Amino acid sequence: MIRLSVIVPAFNEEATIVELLSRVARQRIDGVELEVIVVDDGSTDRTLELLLARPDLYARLLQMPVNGGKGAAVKAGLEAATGDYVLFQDADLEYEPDDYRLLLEPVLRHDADLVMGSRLNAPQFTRVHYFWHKVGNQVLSLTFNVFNNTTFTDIYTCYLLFRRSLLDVGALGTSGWEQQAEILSQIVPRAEVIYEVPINYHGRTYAQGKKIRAHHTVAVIQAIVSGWARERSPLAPVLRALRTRPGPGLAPRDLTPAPAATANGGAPATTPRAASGARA
Ligand SMILES: Nc1nc2c(ncn2[C@@H]2O[C@H](COP(=O)(O)OP(=O)(O)OP(=O)(O)O)[C@@H](O)[C@H]2O)c(=O)[nH]1
Ligand SMILES: [Mg+2]
Repeated sequence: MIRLSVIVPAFNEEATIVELLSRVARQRIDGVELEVIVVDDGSTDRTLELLLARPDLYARLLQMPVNGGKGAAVKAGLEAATGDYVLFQDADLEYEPDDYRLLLEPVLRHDADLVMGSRLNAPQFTRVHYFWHKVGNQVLSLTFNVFNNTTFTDIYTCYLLFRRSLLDVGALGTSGWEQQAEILSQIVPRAEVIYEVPINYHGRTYAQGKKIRAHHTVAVIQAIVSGWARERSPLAPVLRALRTRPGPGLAPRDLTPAPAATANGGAPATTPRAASGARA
């Protein structure tokens, strides 16, 4: 049995969070058990309230004390994860949890270390979307491929599934959009078997809440170059030795209801547990 930790960072996602988690909960895949970890990133809408009312939809609920960016929320989730594998799941409805089956196939069949869900490689359904967004994605994938000698078509997909032991979470120094490039720069050189599978994508518009902007690509390219320098360049051992590990950031609060409350379908515990081992 493979344990898969599904990390869901959520910032002001009241419109979609319950529907998204319900779709995750419907997934049944032979040989795989899911551990759903939701990290509320200091939402100011009803996201947290809705989550507290549905403890049946997750194994862990963490809350960042202040909004720290997707990367900070993901890092807190990674610190709490106990699965053999990890998968990131955005809290909107742009990606389909029904695709977990596809993403897991290379793991179950070929013992893959890393599986990327590509929005640009022959998906069944893709919503026609922003031209410059696609160009930006292609520039980022090309840059990553040049530095890592890989053939990825979509490095900025949300669906990134990897063997948890390949990532040194404590070494992650970024907390914004560029964190995904830092994570991949660490994992790809250590992964022996890497696959990409087409996934469905229903991109939302800016009017519907999309937040990523063109200027974010600058930090991502910086993260790709510094990831290459630290992991693959001739100076990599020196750079790694000189690098100071980032200190613990703000610790998330663990709002996971006590098991008895969950079993009864009752209200979640009012006193938050200390987040065990979790640092952001
Ligand atoms: N934008 C943003 N998202 C956050 C933050 N913290 C957590 N998230 C979550 O990170 C995920 C990705 O954010 P989105 O706004 O969906 O990103 P997007 O603009 O749709 O871009 P992609 O989905 O990556 O193409 C969502 O689940 C957010 O709720 C934050 O501070 N800012
Ligand atoms: Mg999104």
